[in-house]
Amino acid sequence: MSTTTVTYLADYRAPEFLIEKTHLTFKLHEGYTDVNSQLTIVRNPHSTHADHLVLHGEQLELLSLAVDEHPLGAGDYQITPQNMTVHNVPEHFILQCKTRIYPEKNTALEGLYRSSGMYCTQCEAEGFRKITYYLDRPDVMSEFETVIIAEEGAFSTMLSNGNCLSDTVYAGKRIVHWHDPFKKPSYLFALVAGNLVCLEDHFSTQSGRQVLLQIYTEAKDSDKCHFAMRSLKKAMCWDEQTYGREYDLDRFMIVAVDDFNMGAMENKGLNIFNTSCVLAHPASTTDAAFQRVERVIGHEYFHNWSGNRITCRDWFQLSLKEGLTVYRDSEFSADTNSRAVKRIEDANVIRSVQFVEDAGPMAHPVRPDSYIEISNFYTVTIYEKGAEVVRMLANILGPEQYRRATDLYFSRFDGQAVTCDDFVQCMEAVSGKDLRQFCLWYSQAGTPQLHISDSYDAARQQYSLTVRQHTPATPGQTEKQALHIPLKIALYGSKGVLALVIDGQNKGTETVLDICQDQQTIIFEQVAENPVPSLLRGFSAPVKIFYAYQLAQLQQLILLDSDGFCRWDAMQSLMRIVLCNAIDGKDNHAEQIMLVDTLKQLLADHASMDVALLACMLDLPSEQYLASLYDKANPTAISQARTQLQQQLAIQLQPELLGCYQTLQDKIQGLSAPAMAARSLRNRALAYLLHINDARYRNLAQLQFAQANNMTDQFAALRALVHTEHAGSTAQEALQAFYQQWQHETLVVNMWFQVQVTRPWGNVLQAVHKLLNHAAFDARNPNKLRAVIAAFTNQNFASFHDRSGKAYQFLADQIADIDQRNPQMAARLLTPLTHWHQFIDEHAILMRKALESLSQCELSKDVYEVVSKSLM
Ligand code: 0A1
Ligand code: ZN
Repeated sequence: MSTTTVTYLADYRAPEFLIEKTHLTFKLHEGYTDVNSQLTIVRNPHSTHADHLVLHGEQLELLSLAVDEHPLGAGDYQITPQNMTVHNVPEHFILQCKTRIYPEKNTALEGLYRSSGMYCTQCEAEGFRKITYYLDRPDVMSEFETVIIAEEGAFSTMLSNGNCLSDTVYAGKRIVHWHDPFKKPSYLFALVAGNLVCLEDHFSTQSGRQVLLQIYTEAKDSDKCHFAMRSLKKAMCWDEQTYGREYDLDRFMIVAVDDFNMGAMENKGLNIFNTSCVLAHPASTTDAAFQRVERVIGHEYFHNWSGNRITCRDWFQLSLKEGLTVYRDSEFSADTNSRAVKRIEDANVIRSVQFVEDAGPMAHPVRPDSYIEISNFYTVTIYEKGAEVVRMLANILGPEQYRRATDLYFSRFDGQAVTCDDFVQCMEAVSGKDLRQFCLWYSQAGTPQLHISDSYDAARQQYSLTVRQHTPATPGQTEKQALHIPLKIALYGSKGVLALVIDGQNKGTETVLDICQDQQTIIFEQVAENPVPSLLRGFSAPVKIFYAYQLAQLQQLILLDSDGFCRWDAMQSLMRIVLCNAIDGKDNHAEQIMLVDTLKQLLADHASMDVALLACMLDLPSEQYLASLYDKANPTAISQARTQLQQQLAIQLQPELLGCYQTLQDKIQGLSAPAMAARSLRNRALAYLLHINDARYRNLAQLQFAQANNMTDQFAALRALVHTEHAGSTAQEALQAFYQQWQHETLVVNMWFQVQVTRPWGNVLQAVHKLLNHAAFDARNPNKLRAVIAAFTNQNFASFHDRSGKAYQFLADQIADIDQRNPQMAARLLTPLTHWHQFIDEHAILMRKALESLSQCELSKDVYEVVSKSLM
């Protein structure tokens, strides 16, 4: 790393020049690609009057350069590793530039690269500058025309954004010409060339236009696109109904690629997907993966309006498109599957991952104010916390006003690059509400903590809740202001939910308290008995709640609360109390009896319950979440407490778990929501039962493994076997059989890697080393890195935090190596080490040592930013 430049939001300036038209010609050759660009450039009338043009460009070989057909010589321009400056340009001109690039050598998977023989691009955030010299910033929107030229017969498929104008053969070359009528920033550009097959369908929009839908894959995957196609049509329909948004081009294309740093990319009219987020088949795909495909298809499609038609002015506004689009995909999933379960999943990510990020060295606001490398800011804070911020706005406005506000947003800013403030202003304009305090959610990092206490006055029949808010300091932000926090609550009495009266006003049985001050007290009137408060219903804000529940109160909420999230949350609290007592070496007998008793009641009564919700309620709080509850966590104590509780629950709930497993047997066929719910509960029951050292349960798992007709059940059985220490050769045989059966399905082989490295017993690091040398492992493929390295370091708490510190050093060594090829991946994989501050010294010191060893290496900007911020 030669120099480190920090980019600041405060330094934002409008571009000096605009690019009206972008004409690109790609000549694809074996070994290199020549890119000819012809840019119609004008000076930005709203900007100052610079007389030289500064373009972005990295790792480009410049072949020639001309302004209005006049070739430029060495003195007319200047090139640095990041830029090209063209001196003394006119007001309005055409810049012609020829560059040579080497997609075959591009291992960073940014710009134009090759993935299993096919050419593809990834330009967000700043990859376009590795294709040609350009104003590679989202507020420069241009009309693109793209010509792709290759040897005749080399590729069956040659795609770019928009509509295909012509597809011809001339002098042994195939020439395909594309035009995208919608102006877009360069990060939405895409090109694909390969030998692919295509699944086609049509969608008729609400105004009656026919859209051609195409999903391109390698021939071997042609049978795995039907679910994605159904999901796409569902998403198109949902966006028309929910947001009034109609698709705008005549063609919508999706291409599946094997090597991809992220999940998928919303390029205009030509989405590029990681195969893991688009391919699905009941035999080889789990229910969870099916749901991921549906969600990601929705997400990328929804970007067509929230991101493409209206984009971000600068990358500090990334959450403008990502927060809104995640909120949209989350609602799409909630509408198509179980709303309660989706809310629980979202809350779980926020709590176990986002809260941890927000408490660590990489903490940043939903709208950050500086960065070294923007790729490091595709985070749970920008995406998931950003979505929670939009959700709070939607709830504050209510459905009708929210819809009017988004309509206004889409019409007011169509075709523009705007800011988070612009979005909030539409919410204000429609509702007349003052959202200035609310806007702190965009600028202030850190997780607000709500400390809640209550008192009951029987004589006055009054119940009061006192809420104190506090946000801990984060790097660079020591002073925090009070936020506007919508706290949705209900009160439960012995006979059920109570009517709420505040200031003489009847509020129904559920209300949102607007918490805006450091401390405030709310008084409920006409309360006939001391109630149990049901707090943060529906996870109404991304905050931490501290309220000292009695065990019996938690049990009441678990059994009776009408809010699915709160039932689950109360169960998590009960489990947390049991676990924390164990971790702290305290007696937890009474709590454990209460937990077992509650779970018994739920399981025995599973027929009358939302089965999917019950399945979630069986999960213990994650190790990451438990660690986040401590100033200095002891990872070994956390893992041990969790494993012990799993064993104890299995023993004490044996008949109920087995009963559940058996009675749900005939409800697990097919892909319907009830069948998926039944599978998820049954497989959790099975996993618990395998904590008992009893051959009967191992046989059960073995039988399920052998007889399953779907991947969810087969894989759950494999996992249960591999993850129990008692299974010995049975697990080994199942692993071998699984590999034999699925060795030709890359995505399934990745699951096979993952199940082994997440095993909660034995010397896993040794197993990891072995798998890194397995013939099916490929260190250049991001999915494989995720399946082995990320799965081990993020999902195997006990082994990653082994006292020797060997796993910490292993990760640092791997990152040093991966960083040479793929900086984005390397920086992402580093996350678990950045959490060193969460742990007791014994671990923190070793984690820092690993980070320090990394800081001695030659690092990319990406990894440098994470390492240096972590060691500050
Ligand atoms: N915008 C995409 C995700 C994405 C982001 C960055 C990438 O490269 C650095 C690639 C994809 C989405 O939200 O789906
Ligand atoms: Zn997105």
